[in-house]
Amino acid sequence: MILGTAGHVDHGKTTLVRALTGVDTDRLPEEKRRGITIDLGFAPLVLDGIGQIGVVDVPGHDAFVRTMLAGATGIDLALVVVAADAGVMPQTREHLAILALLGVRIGVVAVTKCDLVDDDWLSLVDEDVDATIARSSLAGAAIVHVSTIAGTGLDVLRHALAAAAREVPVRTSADLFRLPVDRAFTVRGTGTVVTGTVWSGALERDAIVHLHPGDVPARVRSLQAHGVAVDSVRAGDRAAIALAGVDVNQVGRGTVLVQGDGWRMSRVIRGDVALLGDGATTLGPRSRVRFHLGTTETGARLVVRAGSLGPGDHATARIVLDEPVLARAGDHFVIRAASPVATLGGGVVTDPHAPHRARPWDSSAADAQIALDRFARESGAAGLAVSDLAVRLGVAPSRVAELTAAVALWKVGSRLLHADAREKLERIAVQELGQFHADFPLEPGASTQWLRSRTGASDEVSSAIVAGLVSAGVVELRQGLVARAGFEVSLSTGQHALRDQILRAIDAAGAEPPTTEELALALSAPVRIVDELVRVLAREGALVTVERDRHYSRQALTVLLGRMSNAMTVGGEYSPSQLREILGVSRKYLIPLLEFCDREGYTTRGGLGRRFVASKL
Ligand SMILES: Nc1nc2c(ncn2[C@@H]2O[C@H](COP(=O)(O)OP(=O)(O)OP(=O)(O)O)[C@@H](O)[C@H]2O)c(=O)[nH]1
Ligand SMILES: [Mg+2]
Repeated sequence: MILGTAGHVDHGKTTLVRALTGVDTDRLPEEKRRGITIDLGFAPLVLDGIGQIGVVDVPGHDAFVRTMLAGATGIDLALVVVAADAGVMPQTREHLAILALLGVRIGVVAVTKCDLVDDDWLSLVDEDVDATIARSSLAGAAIVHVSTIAGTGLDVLRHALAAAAREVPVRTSADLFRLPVDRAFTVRGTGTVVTGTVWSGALERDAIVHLHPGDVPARVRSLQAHGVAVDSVRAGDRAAIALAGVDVNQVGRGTVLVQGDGWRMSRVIRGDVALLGDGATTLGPRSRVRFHLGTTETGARLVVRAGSLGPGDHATARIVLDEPVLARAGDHFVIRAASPVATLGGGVVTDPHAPHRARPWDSSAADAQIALDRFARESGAAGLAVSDLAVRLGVAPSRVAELTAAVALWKVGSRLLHADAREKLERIAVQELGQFHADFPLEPGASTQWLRSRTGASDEVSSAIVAGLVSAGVVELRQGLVARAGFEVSLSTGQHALRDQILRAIDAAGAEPPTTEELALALSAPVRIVDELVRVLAREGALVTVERDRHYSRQALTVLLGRMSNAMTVGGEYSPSQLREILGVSRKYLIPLLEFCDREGYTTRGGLGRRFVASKL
């Protein structure tokens, strides 16, 4: 469990953390010199009945709100600090707004430096703090008076923190592992070490993690949780991870460590956004903002349906990022203005892998079932990869099957298609086949590849569509060709006559038959029709295709094969010129004919010539 501090600069956050934990988290020389916190500080805190939790101490200075954001992300409870001599100040409000945007609902308020004010002043500050907290996401939080100088209120504060910690829901570790890195450094003898709060899942020593950006694999050499060496870390732990095979320059704040399928950087995401109610800014169409998610920060453009977004407005948005981010559905993000710097609002990711041209959703897709239905519809014939869904829906992998069943998706191999997409593909397939039969009435059916190209579906999906239509009795598969059920090739009287003429002409030509084009010329018929009828005859078995565009009559071929079997002795090898003698055909016909015989297994090729395979006849 992680506790994060929050509050205006100089209000006593770091001093209070030191009083509670004994650790001075301001470790940088510059922090010492200026007396302010610049970077995140970390300390372990032991609470009665809870055990050890991690504390992230954040800076309060307005120049370091982005650092505060990186520290506050992933915390379970907040310790909001307000100095009694100053009261509620701008970053008190901004930090409270950020906690709300990050979904932090549990916390304790410490009114510090109580030794500096009298009771009258303190009661005025109390009223202000009460009112401010009541309007925040921490409404109802305990408010405790403390003084680190006088040492008062610390026990009460510890009790209040323990009570708040008991409210924090237990996080499951049965989920995909993710840790946004907040620090990276080198430890002599250990190598590259990264630290961060485990957002989800668990990680064991020697496991392979992937670092984003870059999808760089690395082995977990050793692990610490809250400063103690351990074999595994889990959701809610402060972890230090030593990585083998990674240079410290490859990692830093903003790097994310993950395990499991479906993690993908994306430049376009969709989310539900809201602007803070007390801000004065209205965001116009395609406004530029700073986008903060986890410890990552980048520029972004926000596109909402209504065009612009005013204070207090909620909307569904498409967010186009300057740099791709690694997000998961359900992630909270914060948006800030670049200049003047200010927190504007934030929201929740509803599609971490939005298609390039994705429009904002019509309405919220924060519900995983609604989101799945929309993802599947949008993916059309391509469908969704099952392995992407735990990330894209923001649910544990164990819940994916239950959700896909609830949305009634059609499973094809490793992909899921929406029922509408299936219906559409079936409709296209049947329509296209109908058109095929109309265009080629003498063809018994279309090839499956042809049908696939018409539907635009993958091989896997196209085959499944055909199989579905076959079992529904709508189409038939014949010798690898697809046809509408009941379709038969039928020849008109004219076609019948032409067919017979073709057969006679080829038969008459014997060992040296004409090509399709020569036939068409001789019979004064269109090449296409002659070609189709030749293929009808080939399917019927009356003609045999010896080479493309040249067909022999079955009879002529039988005669030729008979000549070979009569003249060729078993085991003897015959050269092409000997075979020309035997067959009595000119060279132009001989080679294609011999190649046909090789293909069909009537002959085999040896070193000196061809042998006759008697068993084939
Ligand atoms: N009198 C008095 N001074 C305090 C108390 N707590 C903190 N201070 C002083 O207030 C100053 C600021 O304290 P910090 O703890 O550094 O404040 P901070 O909130 O961490 O400041 P940033 O991290 O820079 O935002 C220091 O000089 C502290 O000694 C207190 O209870 N009483
Ligand atoms: Mg500090």
